[in-house]
Amino acid sequence: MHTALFAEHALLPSGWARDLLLQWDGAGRLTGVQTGVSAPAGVARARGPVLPGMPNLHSHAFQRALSGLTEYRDQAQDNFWSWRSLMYRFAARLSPEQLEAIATWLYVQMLEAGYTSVCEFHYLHHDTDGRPYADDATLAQGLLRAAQNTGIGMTLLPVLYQSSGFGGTPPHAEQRRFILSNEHMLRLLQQLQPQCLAQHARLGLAPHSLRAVPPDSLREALAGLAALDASAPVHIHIAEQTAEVEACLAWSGQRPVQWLLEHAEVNAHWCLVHATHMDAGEYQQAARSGAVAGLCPTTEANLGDGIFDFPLWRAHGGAWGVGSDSHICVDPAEDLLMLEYSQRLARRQRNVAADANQPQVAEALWLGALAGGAQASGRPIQGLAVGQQADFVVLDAQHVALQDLPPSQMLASHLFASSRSSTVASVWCAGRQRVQAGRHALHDSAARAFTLARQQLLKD
Ligand code: NGQ
Ligand code: ZN
Repeated sequence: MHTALFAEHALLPSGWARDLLLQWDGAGRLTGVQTGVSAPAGVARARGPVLPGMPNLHSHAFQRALSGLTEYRDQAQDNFWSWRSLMYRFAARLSPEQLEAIATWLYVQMLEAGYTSVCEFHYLHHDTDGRPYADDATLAQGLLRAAQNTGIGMTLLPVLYQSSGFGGTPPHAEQRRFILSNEHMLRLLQQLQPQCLAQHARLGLAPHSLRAVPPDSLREALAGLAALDASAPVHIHIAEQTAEVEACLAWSGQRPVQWLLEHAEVNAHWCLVHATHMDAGEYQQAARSGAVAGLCPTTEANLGDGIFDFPLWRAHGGAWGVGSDSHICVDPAEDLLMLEYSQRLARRQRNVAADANQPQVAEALWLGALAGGAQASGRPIQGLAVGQQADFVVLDAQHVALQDLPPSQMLASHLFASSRSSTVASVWCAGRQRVQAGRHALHDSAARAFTLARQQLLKD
């Protein structure tokens, strides 16, 4: 087994460095990041520039099997909510075996594209009729196994879902698989904790949204989580749609982010997923809370959410990362591209994510998303530095899109001018090579199991 790699170029938190020796221990933690060394004999040599592996901060694994299948007109004006109805119909049928097959293929795709860890915002808890499985963790176990078998790092976020709208309105029948009481949730977390520890997964909690969790319940669940693990990640969907903002205003007189900041101790352990619709005060206060903005640019585009004000968030020093969410696209390069392009289109400017300190857009995007993604994951995956996990992506310097370019331009070409994933040569997680020559070892078998599961799901 390898425990070292030599690279001509690697992207460190401080920028590009030359002639590096990366070394790690048996647990997959980096023990050495030396620069300016000559290639030692007997040490493997990277085929191109080395990037820190990207954390994916928001995933609903099961939705991968639905991606591409809702791109037709279903009513006079399709929107987020009509998509959600189709998604609910799909979610209602899923079996534990199907979920595991879908997640396994999804994680293979993530790894092949350069995501080395994933935050699973997991809300399918019960059987198709809404009754608890004999083992409450049945579906969660499938996700943990999929992570274990593919080698991707995981932050598991069981979702609290109790109401269909603000003010504690009762859940709808289509939401029956999601519903857990606080007590039940805390039992589930306690049950999952040892297994997560054993496979170096982090366990957190995801109140689904302010629509789905009434105030008292939110307070109580957060206290229960804190008793279990005071620094556990907390993720919540918030202000993704203007209808949610309006409903929150009607209910409380406050906008969702404003309400949350006033009623919960939002801090650096939090990830505010989407946070698309904030006013100027919310941008400022949410950024200053230390929470990560969980941006999901291709899903937000696909669902017609709106455009996050990225420069304003950055002006307040806000942390941010990217997630593939509904998995309409599974590629960090493509989500970063979408993020930058949405800003260019809205502002009629170029190179929006760059600034005076970091004029290279692709570098600003990759390092920014890495820092926030790692923070939201609650795992030691902050990039190529001693003590962090050896999670990295090697690009193929011989690829036509990259050949003979300096490393900055290789990364820029990977994001902006290639077919993105095609330039990934190999991917390593916790010091183990999981993707070789662009392929995961499970690529073929996982793809077959996925298509079979999808076929079954679409049949009945
Ligand atoms: C979800 N997805 O939980 O899968 C949500 C839709 C909702 C996104 N927000 C459901 N992208 O927000 O009610
Ligand atoms: Zn989501």
